[in-house]
Amino acid sequence: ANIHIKARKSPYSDTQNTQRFPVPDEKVPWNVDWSDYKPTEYTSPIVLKNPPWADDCDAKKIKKFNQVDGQVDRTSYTGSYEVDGETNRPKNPQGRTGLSGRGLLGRWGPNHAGDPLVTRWAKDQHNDKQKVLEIVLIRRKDTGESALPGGMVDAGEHVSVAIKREFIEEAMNSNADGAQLIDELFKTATSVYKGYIDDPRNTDNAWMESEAMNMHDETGELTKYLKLEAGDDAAKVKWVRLDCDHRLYASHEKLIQAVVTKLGAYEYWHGDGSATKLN
Ligand code: RP5
Ligand code: MG
Ligand code: MG
Repeated sequence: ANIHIKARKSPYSDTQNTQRFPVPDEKVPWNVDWSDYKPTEYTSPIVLKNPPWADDCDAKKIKKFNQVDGQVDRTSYTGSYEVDGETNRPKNPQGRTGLSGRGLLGRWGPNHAGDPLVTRWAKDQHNDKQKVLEIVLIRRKDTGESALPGGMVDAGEHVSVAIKREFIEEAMNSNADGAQLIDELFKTATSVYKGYIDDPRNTDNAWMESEAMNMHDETGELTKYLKLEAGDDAAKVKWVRLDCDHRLYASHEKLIQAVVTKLGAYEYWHGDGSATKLN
């Protein structure tokens, strides 16, 4: 259930008019036969230029799917994924998306990201049983949606390093001032999610996966003097109270829910369906 909601949207991410082949809910799983399925083939010109973060255009050049391939981790949190015998292209473990190729993603198969969930208790609490959490969210430049300040894990980088680096880049504009506070805060890091992400860039052959870690400032002391400033692919950054509705990029609502549950925080932040705008 709820698979490929964002990953079946058209037009495709960076394009004006690349339409995904329409995939009805019941045809998402690969094990449902569908001989008329003709996904739109698309790989972004950015990826085709072969930047260092991207694989070779020919999937046949990749010999180590489902393994750590030198500096590149090609294993999936979802388990072992299938690779098409003819094309040597990995098959999205969550099924059809209506688009083949890599779209905007660099890697064939899993593309690993890390997401920071930086939280503290809101100052004015109106509910004494379950306290309201605040979380650091950005506004993404690409889609304009609210999102966690996460990013891709670089080749050879540990995911926890990527999470901290991305937080500093996107939520602190690489400001070194708060370095000590950040070090303290990141000592509280606990993993709350590891898995598939329903990212709008996903394709039949390339998809996002992420590990999300919670850094929780229980007393509020560590983040009191933390200066938030948007940087890199973030247009805005803010502390957001989790006591009203928030619709977020990709599967980020699910990641936040994991923290809300873990900390026993106020649950009813996901309500009326209106979109969150960071102004
Ligand atoms: C999402 O895309 C991940 O959860 C992470 O937040 C993000 C990584 O991509 P970029 O922010 O680098 O575009 O799927
Ligand atoms: Mg980034
Ligand atoms: Mg990012």
